Amino acid sequence: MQKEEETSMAAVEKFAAVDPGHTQAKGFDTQLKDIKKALPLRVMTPEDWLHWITRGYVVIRNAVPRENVERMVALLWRFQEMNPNDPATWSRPQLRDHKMKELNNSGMVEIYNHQYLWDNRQEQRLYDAFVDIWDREDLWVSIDRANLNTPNRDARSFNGFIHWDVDTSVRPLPIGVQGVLSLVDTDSETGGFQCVPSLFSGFDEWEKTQGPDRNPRAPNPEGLDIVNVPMKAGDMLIFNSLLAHGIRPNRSEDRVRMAQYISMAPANEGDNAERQDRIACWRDQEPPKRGAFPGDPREWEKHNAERARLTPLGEKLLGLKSWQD
Ligand SMILES: O=C(O)CCC(=O)C(=O)O
Repeated sequence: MQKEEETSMAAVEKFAAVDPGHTQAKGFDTQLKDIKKALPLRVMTPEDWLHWITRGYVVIRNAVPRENVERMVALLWRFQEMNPNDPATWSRPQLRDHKMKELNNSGMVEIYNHQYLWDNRQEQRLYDAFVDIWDREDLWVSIDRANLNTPNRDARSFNGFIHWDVDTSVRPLPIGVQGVLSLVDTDSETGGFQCVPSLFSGFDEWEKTQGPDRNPRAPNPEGLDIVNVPMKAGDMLIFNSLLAHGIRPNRSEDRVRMAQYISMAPANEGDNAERQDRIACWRDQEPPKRGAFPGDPREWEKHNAERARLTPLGEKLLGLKSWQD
């Protein structure tokens, strides 16, 4: 392994305890790969389903309309104060460091509540994909950020990482998903999502080969079969939180990787405090108050955008309206 990679992996180990801020299911006790479907699949094919339960991830093609993608791309350039036609503007330092050290220089964009992000969250096809995953309709959407990763060299040096979003030492194992909506075409050069499907399917056997001090948030990447998943703009990749994954660095000359993170989990309507926190994020255009989200010191959204308008589906996905109504 190269020295730079070692450093990056050590960063994962040291800061693994930071809450990654991804939505976990509460009061849900069936592992997602073991769900016996009661609802018919809405957007996934039976092959997609098989891939999902055996490999730990699935790609939903054209999850949102083309125009949604195009306006998100333009928004992220503007938000980051970078000119898409002038790579000389692409090396701006991140405005705040990440507590999850492995994310430094990975291109995280601290935007959470703009209308265009909400438009994707409340897109029917994308929601239907999560209904397929959870086999239920009453879901809440994560209020999460975006990614604009310019080539990782010089001031933007970044060597990638592999981690889990959950602590894999606890039993029963945590249940959750995360999703990445790709806003550009990606390949092995531009980097983007990478994962270790063999470790998802063979986790129990693999764990037996590990010592008692293994890092429950990040496997030792040496010898692992790391898969880079190429995507097209508008494709949505959903992955099980038990899938070891991360970001592959952008080694292209002059292309960028762009994405929006969107996940859904069963609505936790019994927890009024959580519901109010979610509503406040949307209403006040704030990031969620979690360790993994440093937020934007400029408060760009408050100064440049209106509160996002929600559709009836969006109101339920936020928690503003109940799924019981
Ligand atoms: O950007 C990606 O593809 C993956 C991001 C990641 O590692 C995460 O959401 O935990």
